[in-house]
Amino acid sequence: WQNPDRPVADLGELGDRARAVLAGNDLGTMVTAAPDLYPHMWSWDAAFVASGLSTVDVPRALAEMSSLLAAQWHSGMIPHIVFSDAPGYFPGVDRWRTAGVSPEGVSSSGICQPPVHATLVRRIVERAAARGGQDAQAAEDFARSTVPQWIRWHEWLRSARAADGSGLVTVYHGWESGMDNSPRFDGPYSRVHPGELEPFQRTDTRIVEDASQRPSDEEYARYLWLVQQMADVRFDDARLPGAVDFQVKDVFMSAVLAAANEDLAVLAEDYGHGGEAAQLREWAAEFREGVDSTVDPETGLARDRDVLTGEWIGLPTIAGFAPLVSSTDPLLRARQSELIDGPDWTGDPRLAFPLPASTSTRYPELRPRQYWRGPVWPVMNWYLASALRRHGDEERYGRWREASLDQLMEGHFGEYYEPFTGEPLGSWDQSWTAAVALEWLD
Ligand code: 9YW
Repeated sequence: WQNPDRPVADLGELGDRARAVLAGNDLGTMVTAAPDLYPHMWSWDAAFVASGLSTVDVPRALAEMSSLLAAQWHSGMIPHIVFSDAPGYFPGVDRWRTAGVSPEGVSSSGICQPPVHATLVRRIVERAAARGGQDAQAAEDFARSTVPQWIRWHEWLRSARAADGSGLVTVYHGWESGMDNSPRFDGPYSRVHPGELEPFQRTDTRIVEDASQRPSDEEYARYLWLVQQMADVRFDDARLPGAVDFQVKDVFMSAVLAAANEDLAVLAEDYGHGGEAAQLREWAAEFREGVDSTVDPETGLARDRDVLTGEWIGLPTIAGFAPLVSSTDPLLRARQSELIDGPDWTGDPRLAFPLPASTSTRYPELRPRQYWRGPVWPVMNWYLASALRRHGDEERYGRWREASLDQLMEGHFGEYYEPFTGEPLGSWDQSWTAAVALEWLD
């Protein structure tokens, strides 16, 4: 990778190349998450992609969000994958067995992903409003007509995944967290014992030839076992708690939801649904408090909780910084900001770029090349930095921006990066990496 065809000359060229990546992955009304590895639409990817696209083409960005919304289930759930017709990804729609459960004509998985959408819709709408003219009008029309659908999505998260009022969202699969094989899920997954599993053949390890960058076969068997358990109860929200061997209160997803509730409240007020704003703000407070309540006083990091054993999961992963997304407690924010600058995170002098990795680089079981067990994910860093900025931290935003742009200048738009060498890993030309490049440049 260091001898490429591709190092980028300057920021102007980086922007041109990022736009070309998105155009190259665009099927028309769906930008696939990656050209070969992920030839479909992923829920949270689509929101980042739309936000990046809105720096170039607002109507196209809105069309991306509309495609995703068109797959919303009657329950309100927005599925984590909307399948294109492309072959070659496993598990495909047949393995999910969602036909007859998902709405007529929708080809999707049966689980969800972190609800970053309302936050990014607000961003797109504000960007378009600042531009004025037809872009502003199109974004306003979009917001007016879709706010009710986003509210249904948040209502579903609250009622199907957090009805206990804990302010913490339950996930039934690591895939729902978006951080599939993070060490945070090792404990819960160690208690998942696949029974009789339909035979399967992975496709991801054919595309990412270095299998050590992807989850192991053992991990995959557990992933598929959970899919089978959910499909067996037809993804019925009421039956999942009695049927699924993996149930975790996901602190990062809860923080994302807290922030998104705030953003949706603003959109609701601005675009004709003000009556719902108070409810959304109540939920924002509930999830904000839920996240704050998980912080380990010793480490200063937020924790997940295994619902089935009641155990806290306090590993040093990026999810531990969930309060930086949602908290309004100044002491907590200060402590977390100091931590993230420290030697376990961006202050580790061995880093190629001073950016947080998915798992602390001092974690004894760090796997610096393996997916969510160590690599640096550009999309996460942009999301976290924009949350810092929104809470007034321009300084850290500026530092991370510079480091992130330096990281991306190698030109492959990697899915994730080796923390110490800066090598791009996983898929190249990953859409959300290109999208956040455009956001950093905007
Ligand atoms: C998979 C598309 C998705 C992301 C997830 C990431 C990965 C899919 O890719 O999961 O098959 O492993 O973990 O967050 O949405 O980019």
